[in-house]
Amino acid sequence: STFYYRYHTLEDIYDWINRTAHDYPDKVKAILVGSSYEKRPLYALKLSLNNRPNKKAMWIDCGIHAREWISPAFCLFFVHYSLSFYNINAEMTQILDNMDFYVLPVMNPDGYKYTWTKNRMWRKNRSPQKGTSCIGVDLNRNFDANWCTTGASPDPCTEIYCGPFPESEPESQAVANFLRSHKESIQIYLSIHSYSQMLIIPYSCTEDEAENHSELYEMVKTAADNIKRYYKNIYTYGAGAQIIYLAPGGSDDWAYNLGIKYSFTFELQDRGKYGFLLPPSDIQGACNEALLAVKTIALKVMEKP
Ligand code: 0X9
Ligand code: ZN
Repeated sequence: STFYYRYHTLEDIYDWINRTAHDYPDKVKAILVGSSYEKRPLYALKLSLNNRPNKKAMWIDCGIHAREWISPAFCLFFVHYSLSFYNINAEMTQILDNMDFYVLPVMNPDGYKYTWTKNRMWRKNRSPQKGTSCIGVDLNRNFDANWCTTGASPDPCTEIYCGPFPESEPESQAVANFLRSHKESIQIYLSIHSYSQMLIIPYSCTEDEAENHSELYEMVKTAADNIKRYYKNIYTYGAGAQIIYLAPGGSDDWAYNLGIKYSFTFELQDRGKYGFLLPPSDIQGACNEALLAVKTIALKVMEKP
């Protein structure tokens, strides 16, 4: 099978980032947005396929949670697809003519490395915590959105540990800083997770409805309908607190409150048969479905004045 239909080690992903930036110097730039607790670089690729000035942008991060291997695989696939199908696929061309992309393939490199070497089911980052031998913060509970309320835990030994304070972790702080400094251009925020096949909109940190709930709901409904029609797969959609559980401190809700009013979390395949251990033979299908949802949302947002 081809490169994009396999899972890759962290080292291979860093090589791929380098190679991609090097092979497409006028279309791709690698931006260092920060570094992890163990001092690994956090690179985002900026895709800008024409020189049109003042373009809006979409941010996509992958691999917040270490064991969700389909997530970094999607980010790699997405960059490859964008570069290969510009001027070939009509929708992708229209999107890339009007929008730049920032793609962070592995937001939690320390955790990702750990899932390849020590514990395949690791979720959090790898930062040591005061007063305990338990390691790691759940980066998706570490953002400043109703931080550490119901649905997160102050106990460092749990999988949903919120950290000692909001943005305590270098990984979440790096992403938050980048989004803060680019919020005028970044119109869409998307975080890729697995599993359970869901297209999630704010809020997850409260049961309150987001101000533009119906607009967001319409977008994820259309995306899920498209996936059902083209790929015969079912994606659940709606506000996080309604369709999964209260989970405060997430990047999507934080980005939304920052002013990025099109904010989403996707949970890719599957619905539980393999869970985090999705076989490589399913990568292609999972990525194509998520790509269709990205296209649906990007095209919808582009219609807005
Ligand atoms: O709980 C999470 O962080 C995500 N599910 S996962 O199984 N991949 O861990 C859902 C995130 C939804 N958004 C927020 N909770 N803000
Ligand atoms: Zn996750």
